[in-house]
Amino acid sequence: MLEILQEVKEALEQNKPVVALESTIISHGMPYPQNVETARKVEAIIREHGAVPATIAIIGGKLKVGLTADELEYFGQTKGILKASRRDMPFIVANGLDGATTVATTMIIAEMAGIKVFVTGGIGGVHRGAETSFDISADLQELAKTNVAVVSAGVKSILDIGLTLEYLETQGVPVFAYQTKDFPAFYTRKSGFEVLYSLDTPEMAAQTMKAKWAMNLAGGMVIANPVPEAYEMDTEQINTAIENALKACEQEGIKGKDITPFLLARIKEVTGGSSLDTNIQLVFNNARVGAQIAVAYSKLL
Ligand code: PSU
Ligand code: MN
Repeated sequence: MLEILQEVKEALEQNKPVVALESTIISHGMPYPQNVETARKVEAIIREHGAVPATIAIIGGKLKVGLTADELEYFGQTKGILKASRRDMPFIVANGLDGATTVATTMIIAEMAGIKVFVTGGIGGVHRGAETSFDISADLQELAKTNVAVVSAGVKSILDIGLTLEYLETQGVPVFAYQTKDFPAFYTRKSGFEVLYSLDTPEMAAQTMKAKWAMNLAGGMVIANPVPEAYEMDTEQINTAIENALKACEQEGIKGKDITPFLLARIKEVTGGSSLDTNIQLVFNNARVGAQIAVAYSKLL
């Protein structure tokens, strides 16, 4: 059921750097055609930095590691693809369906393939009000048990960033910020929370990954890379948009796995597309850093 694209397979066999990419960001995170254009550009950036990209998705029940250009286009255009987290995988595979992989599922499939570095935009986390809703993304549990380092631009403040960091601490997941101690809030470079440790170079990131897994400390790590200053959003503008989206979510009675995509789409509407520009740029930035980390890690193998 695992289908690894030939180029990716060869790179892995030769211990060359490979970077995994998720597909929920393509089918639920951005509109067509920006989603496919962004996904292609991200793959190109990873190549420019000396690594092989492997976009991960479930197509016709097959766990795809690396998509062809046609598959990527199909995935970006097709409406109604199921958002697939860990609990959704068995049904989707058994029925030969398509599934857009979240951070959790992308980590699972990356690990099956032997990929250690995964680049995305933002990870899921503890939702605001989780003390009554219990809405905590399965991404956090996955980070606690699956051995993949995840490069993101931090956590959106649609989530409770403080509780997300507490949860990760309890689960023993190392959280780093890249070249800073400020934990970033996706659209902005600072969340008001600090991490204990900063990773200042790709080599430091690679050494930390190696040390973790050499000690059999199961699980991944969060490498939070702030959006470049030039593309950062205005804090007040984004906070207003987030408050507005959270209210609409409650009023419209959105539940379960639809909450995150709903909030993302609403924020995009309210900000008139400027959040989408920031979103795209921060993914590009993560692709650069992730590829550099994958290159550094491959030198340690
Ligand atoms: N956060 C973002 N952008 C995203 C997601 C989260 O800023 O695209 C997506 C990722 O695929 C993540 C998923 O794994 O949403 C989390 O969904 P949930 O909160 O339902 O676990
Ligand atoms: Mn949820």
